[in-house]
Amino acid sequence: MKENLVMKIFKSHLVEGTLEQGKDIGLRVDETLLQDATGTMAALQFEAMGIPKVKVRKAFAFVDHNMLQTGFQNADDHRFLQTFSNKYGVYFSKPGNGICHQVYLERFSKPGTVLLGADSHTPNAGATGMIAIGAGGLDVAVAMAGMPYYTKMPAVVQVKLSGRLKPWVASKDIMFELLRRLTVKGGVGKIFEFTGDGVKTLSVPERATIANLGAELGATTSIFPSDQRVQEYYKLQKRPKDFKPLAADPDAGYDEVIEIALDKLAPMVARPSMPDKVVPVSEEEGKDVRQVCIGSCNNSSFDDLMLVGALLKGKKVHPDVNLTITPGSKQVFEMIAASGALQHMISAGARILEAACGPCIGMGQAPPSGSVSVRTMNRNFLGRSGTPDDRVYLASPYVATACALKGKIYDPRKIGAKPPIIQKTKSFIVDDSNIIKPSVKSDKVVVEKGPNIKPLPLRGELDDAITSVVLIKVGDNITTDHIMPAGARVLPFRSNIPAISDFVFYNIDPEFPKRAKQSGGGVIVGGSNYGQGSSREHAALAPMFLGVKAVIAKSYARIHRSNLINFGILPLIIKDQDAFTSIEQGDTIALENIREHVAKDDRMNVTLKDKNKTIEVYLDTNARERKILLSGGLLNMIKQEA
Ligand code: MIC
Ligand code: SF4
Repeated sequence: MKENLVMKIFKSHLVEGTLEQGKDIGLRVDETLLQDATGTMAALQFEAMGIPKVKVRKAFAFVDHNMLQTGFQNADDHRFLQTFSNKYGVYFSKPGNGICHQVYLERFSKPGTVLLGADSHTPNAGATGMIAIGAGGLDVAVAMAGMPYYTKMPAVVQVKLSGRLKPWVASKDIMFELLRRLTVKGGVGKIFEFTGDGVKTLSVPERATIANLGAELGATTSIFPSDQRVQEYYKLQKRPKDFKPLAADPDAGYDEVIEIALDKLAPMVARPSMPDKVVPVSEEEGKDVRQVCIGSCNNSSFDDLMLVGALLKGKKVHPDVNLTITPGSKQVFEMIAASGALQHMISAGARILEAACGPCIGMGQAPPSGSVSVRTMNRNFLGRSGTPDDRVYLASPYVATACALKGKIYDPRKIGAKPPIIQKTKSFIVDDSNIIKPSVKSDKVVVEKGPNIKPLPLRGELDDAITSVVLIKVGDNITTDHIMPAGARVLPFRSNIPAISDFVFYNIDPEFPKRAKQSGGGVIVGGSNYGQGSSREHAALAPMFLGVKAVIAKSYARIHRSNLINFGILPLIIKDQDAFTSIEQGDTIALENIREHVAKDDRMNVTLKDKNKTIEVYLDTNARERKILLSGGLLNMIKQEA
């Protein structure tokens, strides 16, 4: 049988189930990734399992998100993660070493590996022929404990690339094209495998930009073959032995096929405030720009920043624009310094930030009210920048730099016939001294927990009956940034669920936490693709803490649905539009014999008490998910099984 690349890697890692689309499978996980914003909870969960050492080939923890240290909280979290890593066998990447996905790609990625990461952009590593999947922190903690990762076998979509990108068109535009065609929910339950002649025209960092942005389609992951370009990349990274060729068999079959002719693409942008609001940059030209941010795990590689440096050389940033540049890693930072590109940036008037997520997650650099900020990032959800009425455009480094120079949205093709040519680098600066190997004397290591690190909130088994109030009703494509905002004010409480729960739905309805506490909990009603975007399990954990028992939505994003189940919240599905319209905020609803319904996974009736009406909802779970829900969450289930 001819196999695609996804099948080959899944086959070699399958521990449960059969590889048929839609069937439940368990995969052996080779490596795991934590970052500081999701990792502290995952670390607490791992500790709660009472296992002395991680049981994966390699586990990593990176500090890159919560980098502002305006109080002790973030610094304490860093210390906790470092000592936790030291004790339990995790490689720890210090603050300043860079963004997890960029550093992992540079230093650790390996073709054929299965990586599970507590961050939705983990698929970035798919650029080197890996299966890299984002998940909630608890799923990653469980994988660190040596257990498989369970999911439904996704559909494998072949994305056939032909031709070559025209000058000023970036690899990001390939993904903009897919987002334009498929929307932010178009990738749910799918893996995108890139093939065709066009692939070899793309470097590893260009492929990483694409694989990374696949998260915005809601895809499980994206993957490229491991070919000569990967071999070149590993040579530059001084680890040629990590290369092995991997590709689909010729004429392998796929569940779906999409074709993209690279030479037909033009520079594009995603308009405020969703990554799928894609239009050609020419349509938005002339709008005043107040801020440009270059960086994030999407476009902060050495190649990206060399290009930005060359475009800025001898020029000045427009007087009305603040330009920030965030190198993706220490390696990138050192190399743009050594090559002189950094000097062009500074001289042009750019603000150089440390190698971290920074503006992407609202850790500083909120733009002025109501103004346009053009960013080379992957998400432009309203308010994510830290300014509630922001107007964030997503764009490639070409477009972003052109906007920084002109003070307006500007089509870079007007700059000249071709972008500057960047001299090829013969070798990269390799220095892993900021990656701390775990201790061999782990029993001597004391895990340090500052006062902001609060114990994990616990809950009991699933209730058999709920009479509760509808606390909020929201629309389609609600992101986890809406449910549990990030930013400099909220992120310091990622290890403190009681404190962070005061911010649930903060940007939509700041009264939500108070209302939830007063009603002793309740339910949330949402539209389709509820919980898209980030993997933060705080978007389930904090509502659980506030007493949320169930969500009733038209459909769910993959990671958030798992997170809800992992914390014992019922992800109920409502199909009927009239029924959906009839539920309103403030309604009292009742559900009975819940345990029996969950055990059988059959339809349930929700009674709208004040309206004398019943509506039908259902769960659509597998046996393992039902067990988790009945136990009141995954940790409870693991404890019971132990
Ligand atoms: C994001 O890009 O939204 C984040 C911040 O990296 C999140 C993780 C988090 O909320 O900590 C993600 O993508 O999963
Ligand atoms: Fe960090 Fe932004 Fe990448 Fe998330 S998307 S990992 S916040 S740089």
